[in-house]
This record gives sequence, C-alpha cells and structure tokens, in this order.
Amino acid sequence: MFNIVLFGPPGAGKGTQSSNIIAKYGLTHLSTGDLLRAEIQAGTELGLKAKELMDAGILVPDEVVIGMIANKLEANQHATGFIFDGFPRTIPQAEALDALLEKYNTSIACMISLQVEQNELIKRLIARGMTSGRPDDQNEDLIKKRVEEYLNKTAPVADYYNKQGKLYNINGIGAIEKIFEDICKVLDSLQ
Ligand code: B4P
Repeated sequence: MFNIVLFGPPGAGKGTQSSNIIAKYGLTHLSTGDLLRAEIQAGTELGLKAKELMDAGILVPDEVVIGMIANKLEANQHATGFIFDGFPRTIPQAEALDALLEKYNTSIACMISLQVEQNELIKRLIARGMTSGRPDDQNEDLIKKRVEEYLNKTAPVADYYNKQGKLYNINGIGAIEKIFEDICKVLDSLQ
C-alpha cells in the first residue's frame, strides 16, 4: 500500500490537490471533512453534534474522527493505498493512524504539507463561501478561528512526521497545475 497524508491549513488546497492525486495514482480518498459533512447531510446524531463544532470553526473530538477512519480502513482493506485529506489534525489522531495502519501491516509513506500564508487562505475561503454554501466559509472571523485552531492543534502534527523523516513542504501558492507537478515529483521519488 502507498499511503500519503495531505496536510495544510484550511484553504491550502488539500481537497483540490486530492482530486488530482487520486486521478493519477488511484488512491482511495479519505477526507474527514467530507465524511463529517456526509453525516450532517444524513442527519445522524454524530452529524448533529459535529455540525455545531464545525460551524463554530472548532475541531470535532479525536475519538469521533478516529472511529470514522477506522471503519473506512476496515471497509477498504484491499485498496492500493490511501490519501488522508484533513486527517490527522492532532497528535493523538496521528498516533492512532500509525497504530491503525500497523494492524494492516502498512504505514504512511509521506506527508505533503501545502504552505500558504494567512491572507491568501482567507481570500480563498471567502471566495469559496460565495458559491459552496459551506457555513464555515461565510465570514472572516470564523475563518480566522479555523486558522487559529490549525496553528494551536494541527500545526504540531507536521513535526510528528518530520521526526519520522516523512515531511515534504510544498509551496501551495500559484497555479494548481504547478503545485500538482511539485507534489508528483515527491510521490514519484517514493514509489
Ligand atoms: P475540511 O473539510 O478538511 O476543510 P478545509 O480545511 O476547509 O480544507 P479544504 O480541503 O476543503 O479546502 P481546499 O484547501 O481544497 O474541514 C472542515 C472542518 O471539519 C474543520 O474545520 C473541522 O471542524 C472538521 N474536521 C475535519 N477533519 C477533522 C479532523 N481530522 N479532526 C477534527 N475535526 C475535523 O480549498 C479551499 C479553496 O481554495 C477552494 O475554493 C479552492 O478552489 C481554492 N484553491 C485551492 N488551491 C488553490 C490555488 N492554488 N490557487 C487559488 N485557489 C486555490
């Protein structure tokens, strides 16, 4: 299995680049943001609880997202590999992911970290909010709260993978195709 973590602040281009990576490398996409939004759409109890937190720009509890990922891994044991998009977002999530993958005799090959500065993130998410209808993209204060959550709780996850020699920083500003090319160079060198 070839497993990668796609990492970056809200609006860095994770969802955007995931689509490109999946199309080229045939990996199975696991986006905790998408999984949570599907729960909200389905009106489940989990979705109702998650919605309150997501609409406030706050991370949902670790055990909730870890449980969702565990179920997906079990259901896709024969995949050629996974792209983890927006997960792990905390150190306990990263530790849980390593333990889960070990159960299936596999591991993370690399973390691709998209580097984008805050003003650009805010600009992108406000623009997306105009068409996506996503409640968490609707105003600048809320977006700043998400970036603050990222800086406090998520940014340290990069160091976790750096210590394992698996962190690759990629400039996330500029043409989507150029950023994808830079990502491919890393992925091709590891396959
Ligand atoms: P996510 O769904 O992961 O959403 P996101 O951080 O906003 O990033 P996304 O991937 O969607 O955006 P992208 O950068 O592609 O999370 C939403 C919420 O769910 C979190 O706040 C949290 O509450 C909860 N959650 C999810 N996972 C969790 C976890 N593991 N633990 C706890 N809570 C969790 O794109 C943004 C915009 O930029 C797009 O409009 C795109 O077109 C544009 N764009 C992309 N690349 C560009 C480029 N190069 N130039 C210009 N624009 C670009």
